[in-house]
Formats: sequence, structure tokens, C-alpha cells
Amino acid sequence: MSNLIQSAFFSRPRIMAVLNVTPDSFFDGGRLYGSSASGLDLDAVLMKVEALLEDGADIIDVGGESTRPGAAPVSEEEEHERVLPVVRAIVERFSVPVSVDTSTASVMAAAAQEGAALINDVRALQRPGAMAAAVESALPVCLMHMQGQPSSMQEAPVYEDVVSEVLAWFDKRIELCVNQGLKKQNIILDPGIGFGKLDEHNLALLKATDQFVAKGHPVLIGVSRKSLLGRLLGRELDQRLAGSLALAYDALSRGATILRVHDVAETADIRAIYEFLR
Ligand code: 9MG
Repeated sequence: MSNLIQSAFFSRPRIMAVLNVTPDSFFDGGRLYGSSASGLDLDAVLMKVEALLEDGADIIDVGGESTRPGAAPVSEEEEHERVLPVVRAIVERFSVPVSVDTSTASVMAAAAQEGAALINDVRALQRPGAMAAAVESALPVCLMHMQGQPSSMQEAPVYEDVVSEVLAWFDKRIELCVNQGLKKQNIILDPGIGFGKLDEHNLALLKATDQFVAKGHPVLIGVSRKSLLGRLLGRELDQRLAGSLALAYDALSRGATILRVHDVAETADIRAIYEFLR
């Protein structure tokens, strides 16, 4: 494996493992933090990454800002302090591609310098300077669709026809990104499940995964443990594994090639079954 992503990388389904380096992460909340005074425990982070790789992760997605509904924003300085030492340590120790889950231009630029292989931006390069930083990095970028901002996005999402609106939004966004200098082949699309969407919107988008795939870009789907599953199944966070796997398998069968997940070993199993059957 190499730290950089080669062109054929997404020709088979890939597992992007979530590595939240936030004290308030929605699933593994703060487990990588030692006692409150000591901050992030880098040894614990590296042990976690080693386990994720053994489980079958293809990409490690490092994020320093919680984007769950209602999450408070994090300062730029704090985001640097959380994310960069982790990207550096993973790149030094392992040869896995590291994705940086950020919308902040300076974090993108610094992470690229540290050897990050992919930018995962839930705000699709709409923050000031983000487009230029992504172009300068020459890295693949995941553009995610979100209506609103994490602090308020679930208050009242409105669409007339969510699928055609999100497809049209991607058309414009891709055109703009390519005009600004991003290579078309470096653009990954993500409909942003749970980001400014009601359950009916999320389900419509998941069922339309093939329409996003038809745009000719790799498609990333993130459903792992999300509250959608809580509402559909009446399950708490720690009981959402089966639902997460069912949606992940469905996304693969509709052509998605990147699954952003917490449960890597189990997702690697369903991917193996998918590949046996294909
Ligand atoms: C950071 N993050 C949380 N959920 C996500 C999702 O569904 N997609 C992407 N690209 N990033 C996400």
C-alpha cells in the first residue's frame, strides 16, 4: 500500500475508516484522549490505526471537527493541533492513504504537506480559501452535499425533489471546481447522508446512488451508525451495526466505491461477500 492514491485505487470498493480526533465524537467519543490534562494520546491513535488496518481499512479519515447535528464549531488553531500531529504520525508509521476530514483551507494545505492523500470536505470547498488550497494540493477531493451548517442543518431541511436538486448541485459544483483547476478525475461525490436531510430525503438519495455513480466519479457513502438508523429501526448508537451493514451493502450494489465506516472488520466482510457475488 502507498500513502498516495493511484488512479486505479477506486476500481474496487474501498473502506474509509473513521478516525475522529475530537473529544466529543458521536460514536467513539474521546476514546483516544487520555486523562483530560494530557490531551490526545498519540500512542493510542497509532494502536487504533494498526487495528483498523488489520481489520481491512484502505483509507484512514482523520477529523478534528465534529460535524454531527448541533455540533459546536472548532477554532482553526484547535483543528490544526488535533489533526496535523495525527496525520504526520500515521504517514511516518504506516503506508496507508490518509484522508483529512476538514473544511479549513489552512488545515488542507498543512495536511497535504504532511503527506495526506485525500481531502474529505463536508462543505465541498465552500469555505474561504478551501478551493485554492485543494487545487494547490493536487489531491483527490471528496465533495459532500450538505444543506445548511452542522449547528442547524437538521432543523428544517427543505427540498422539492431531493435527488434532482442534489444531482444538479453536483453538476454546478463539479463545473466550478474544474474551472478553478481541480482535475475532474480527482473529484469524489458524496450525497451527504444525514447532512440537512430528513429520513425521506436520505432514503431517496440512497436509492438514487446509481444516478450519482453515473456522473462518472467515485461515490462515497457514509451511513455508519447514523441517527437515520436510530429512527428507522428504533436502535441506540451501539445497536446500529446490522443496519449500517445493510445500507453499506446496498450502496455497494448500487455502485458506490467508498464506504466511510466505524466498523471496519464487519464492513470488510460484507465487501468480501459483495465481491464474491459480483
Ligand atoms: C465527516 N463525515 C461525517 N459523515 C460523513 C459522510 O457521510 N460523508 C463524508 N464524506 N464525510 C463525513
